[in-house]
Amino acid sequence: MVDAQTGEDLHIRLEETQALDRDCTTLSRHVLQQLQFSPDAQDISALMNRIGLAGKLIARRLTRAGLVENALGFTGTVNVQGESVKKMDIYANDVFISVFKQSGLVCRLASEEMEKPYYIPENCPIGRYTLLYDPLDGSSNLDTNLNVGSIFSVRQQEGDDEDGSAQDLLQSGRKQIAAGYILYGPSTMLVYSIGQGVHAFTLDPSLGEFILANENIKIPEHGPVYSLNEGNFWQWDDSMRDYIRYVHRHEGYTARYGGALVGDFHRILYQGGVFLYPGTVKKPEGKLRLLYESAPMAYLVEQAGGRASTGTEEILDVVADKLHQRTPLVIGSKEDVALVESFIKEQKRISNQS
Ligand code: FDP
Repeated sequence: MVDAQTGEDLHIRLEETQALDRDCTTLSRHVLQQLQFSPDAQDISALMNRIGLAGKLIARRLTRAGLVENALGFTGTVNVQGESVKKMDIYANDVFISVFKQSGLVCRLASEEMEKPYYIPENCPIGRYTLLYDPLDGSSNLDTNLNVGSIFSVRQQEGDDEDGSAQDLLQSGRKQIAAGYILYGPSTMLVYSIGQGVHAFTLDPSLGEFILANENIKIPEHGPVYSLNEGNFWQWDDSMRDYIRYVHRHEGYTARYGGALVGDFHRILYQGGVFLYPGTVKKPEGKLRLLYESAPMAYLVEQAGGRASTGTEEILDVVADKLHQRTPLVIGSKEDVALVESFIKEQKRISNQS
């Protein structure tokens, strides 16, 4: 259709207007739109903005890490979980702390890199939130320039935690009020939920802004991908081995494992399927941390219409008994999570009989 006065193609003009509208939805504007009538709207929007800022700073450092002296490699220390710490882990951990200093928003930050939560005294009388985070998830991918991520979860600050033991955090994942991750891949993406669906933003480096890319993402009910470290095959119990034999023998399944939870989960969120990090004979609780990894991802997947389970219980119902607790994780499309659970159930039935 042509504009009678200007001779301009109206179709093109309409498409350009729509493109402009889409380009203008920044992260903070999106949060404000979602929480329109809530008294917390400004605070949550500012909080998400600071998380976005942390993501931009970490993404910037990662982009040049191979060129910067001393950016990559190990620090020579081990963290509270006994794992070797990388320099980028420490950098990313400190970035989250520094973006929340003097914000008046977050009173306390708890991360898998710190034995105890970090208090920001100047924020505490007014800061109503605690941020839990995994600053650099999948950091074994760093030295080969593969994708890594940051995972975050927000909880209401409950009580003043005078002895610093963070007992108030030992509650179920249903206490989370927001969660998400930042994926440092070919582009940097921030995916979040504040309990009203799951939304993805892509960092436009020329604008320095996270721009809305996909709204209300819904995970397929079933997908072809199964994602787990099959190198642990002989460390698992029979139920996991039976599940793997099942997918090997049936058509329509394909394996994908990138070694970083954020990237592997991101693929499954969009394409469906299941990510697993089961317990092993020696470590029945598996590798992933409940408060910093499994619970935030579970919050997202439920918001997207999927499920997250330990194999026998919903992840969001698990009450942590310590800050750095680990859990087995089975997460993804509803049908695929249920299939894995059916093998675990069957194994239990057999063991109860014998
Ligand atoms: P990483 O140790 O490299 O930080 O929990 C951390 C994590 O990576 C996850 O991101 C990843 O899914 C998993 O561990 C990989 O573990 P494996 O090397 O045992 O497969």
